[in-house]
Amino acid sequence: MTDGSEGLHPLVHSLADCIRTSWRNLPDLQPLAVDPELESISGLLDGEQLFIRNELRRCRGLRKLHLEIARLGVGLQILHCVWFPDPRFDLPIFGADVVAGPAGISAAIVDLSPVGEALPDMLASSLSGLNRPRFRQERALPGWGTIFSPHVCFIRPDGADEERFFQCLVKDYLDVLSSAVVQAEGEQANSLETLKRYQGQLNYCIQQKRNDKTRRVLEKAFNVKWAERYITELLFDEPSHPDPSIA
Ligand code: BLA
Repeated sequence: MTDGSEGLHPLVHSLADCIRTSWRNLPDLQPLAVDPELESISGLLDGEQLFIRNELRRCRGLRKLHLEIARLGVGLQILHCVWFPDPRFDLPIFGADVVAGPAGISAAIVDLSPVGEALPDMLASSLSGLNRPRFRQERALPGWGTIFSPHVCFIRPDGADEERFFQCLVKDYLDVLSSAVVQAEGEQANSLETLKRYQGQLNYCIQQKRNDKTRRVLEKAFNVKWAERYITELLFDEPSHPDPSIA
């Protein structure tokens, strides 16, 4: 038996470790149940090994921490990670996606994305204070990418040194968010601010679901129906309404 992690691209492997190390320090970290049918998937596609592994947690302040590692076709490897806040807390959404093909990493993106008009001031100034390397190949955001903050980093890493710089940047973003999580105080479930943040998170999920590249890869590896279910139930499930008396 193998756990499927053999032969992973070094950046995918080390970023996953970095993310797991980071969530270990969060307050009241707990496992989050996931449908076993969606948690771990192995198979063969055109003779290629295919797997998806999902790790889910939650903690005080974050309703869902999700790390996915996938190998989905000829030489294609994906690291997908989103930390979704509990809307009662004034916290942004952490997102990272790395796509490695046979020719190397084509896309590496990381952001702390606002669920309101803008990031909380403290977070914005912490991110501005980071030592962000100048990457040689910045990529243009797609149309649905209006959900990202001005601090989003979307690149094609040019060489092993830039892959390491990108990993350091992810670690920095996680450190900034983690200290905000530790400090954050939850507000009332029925407050206007909570409701606005809930709606902001819904919008993030709606926009992410417009990424045809993700959908196409999943449809090809599995099928249209399965891809739709995976995207709506696991990748970008909508948060439950913070005030059940209204929902
Ligand atoms: C792009 N995402 C992609 C691409 C693929 C996937 C194949 C194209 C690579 C490229 O343009 O070089 C595939 N990503 C997946 C799959 C999963 C995945 C199959 O996560 C999961 C099973 N995507 C996210 C998150 C972000 C994100 C959380 O899931 C950002 C925080 C961003 N992916 C993102 C962006 C692109 C992308 C911005 C480029 C889209 C474009 O250029 O049109």
